[in-house]
Amino acid sequence: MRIENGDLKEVIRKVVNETAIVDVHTHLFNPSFGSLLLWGIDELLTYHYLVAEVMRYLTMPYERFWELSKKKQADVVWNTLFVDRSPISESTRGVLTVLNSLGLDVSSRNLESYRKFFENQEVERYIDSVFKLANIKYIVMTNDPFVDEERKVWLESYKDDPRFKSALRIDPLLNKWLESYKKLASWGYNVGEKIDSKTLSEIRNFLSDWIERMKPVYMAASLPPTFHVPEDSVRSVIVEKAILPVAQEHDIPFAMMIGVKKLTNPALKLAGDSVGRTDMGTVEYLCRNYPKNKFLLTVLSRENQHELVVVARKFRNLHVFGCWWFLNNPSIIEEMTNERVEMLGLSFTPQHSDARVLDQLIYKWKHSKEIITNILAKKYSQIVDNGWKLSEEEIRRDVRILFGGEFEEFLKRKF
Ligand code: RAT
Ligand code: ZN
Repeated sequence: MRIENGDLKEVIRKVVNETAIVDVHTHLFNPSFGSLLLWGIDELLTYHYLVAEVMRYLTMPYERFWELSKKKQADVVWNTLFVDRSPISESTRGVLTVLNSLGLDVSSRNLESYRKFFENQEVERYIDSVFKLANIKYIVMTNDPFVDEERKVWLESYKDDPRFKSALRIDPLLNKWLESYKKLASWGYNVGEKIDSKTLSEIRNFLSDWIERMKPVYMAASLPPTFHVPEDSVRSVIVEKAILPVAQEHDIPFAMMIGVKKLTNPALKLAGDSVGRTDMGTVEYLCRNYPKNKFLLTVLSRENQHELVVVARKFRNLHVFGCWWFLNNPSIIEEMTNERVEMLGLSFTPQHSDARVLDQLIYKWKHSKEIITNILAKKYSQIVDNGWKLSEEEIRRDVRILFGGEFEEFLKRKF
């Protein structure tokens, strides 16, 4: 059945809501990681996106805030951002979307009643209801073997859960070599501070061991705006001589998340990172010189977004994903997604949630689906105006491609 222009938006909305999502980057953990999986109202309120916002209104020393219990911190955030002011920023609106979608009375502004609701949830069942509400097929975790608490689970008690796939995150290897080589040595790898051929071969062994253990969908690192390859630096050599050969051998992509200025304000901890523009020449160099490697890419600076799309047009071994962190705001998602559709068609993954708290899957996806629906409605109606006919099945196919289909195809392709 062909769809008339007038019905388009409603059909797209229905299809977008009915299509199960592959969430390609989150910070969630499967239940075998125990307390590493965050959920509930106090976690939602103390999300670092909200901490950065609340601090703008407070005068107490930063350390005083950090010394408070999680519940007290959540009280401060609630009172400052939801009671004394209206919650219209994206992150505060997100909390309301979560509460509302869970059927709670947002108008009551009764924090204690929200706490009670979450206290009564059983985690396994609650994961299922959140996945159902957001319509998630599976999510990809962020798994860092340098984090002791997490490493212990992998070594001792990890249980596979098909709803949660893994990603091997290796930031410390690339960004803190002077600390991480000591850890590698303490785990039995024969490495030294100097990056010679023996050390590189041991880094490759370390990566292969963890790939075999985690079976990750990809290897990933968040990188500073100054990320440059090639250059005479430990980071650049490790990328070219360890990460890329191992990624190719195991046929997994290297995901680069570029543009983070770590701890611009250290007192804010996780909320203290900032953004900087990067030189996309590095991405071009890597895609051109390693055509058999696959790269996933997201960049943090809005100023880099147009170049990023152009680079993606040039290299089929590059897959662009998501509107990351400071870009995950409606006005910017709209701009970036339009730009990407216009130059890449359907050959990218428009969004990932980056959820750190389980319940955030609900709002992050609800807000983005709204924008993606509007963009598709506009683009489809333009081709319908040209006489093109569309069926619901074709729309369903396209949305599947955007919500994980193209990502999964990219993982399968061999170059
Ligand atoms: O978006 C975030 O929560 C950031 O703190 C980062 O974790 C970022 O997404 C990353 O993966 O490094
Ligand atoms: Zn992230």
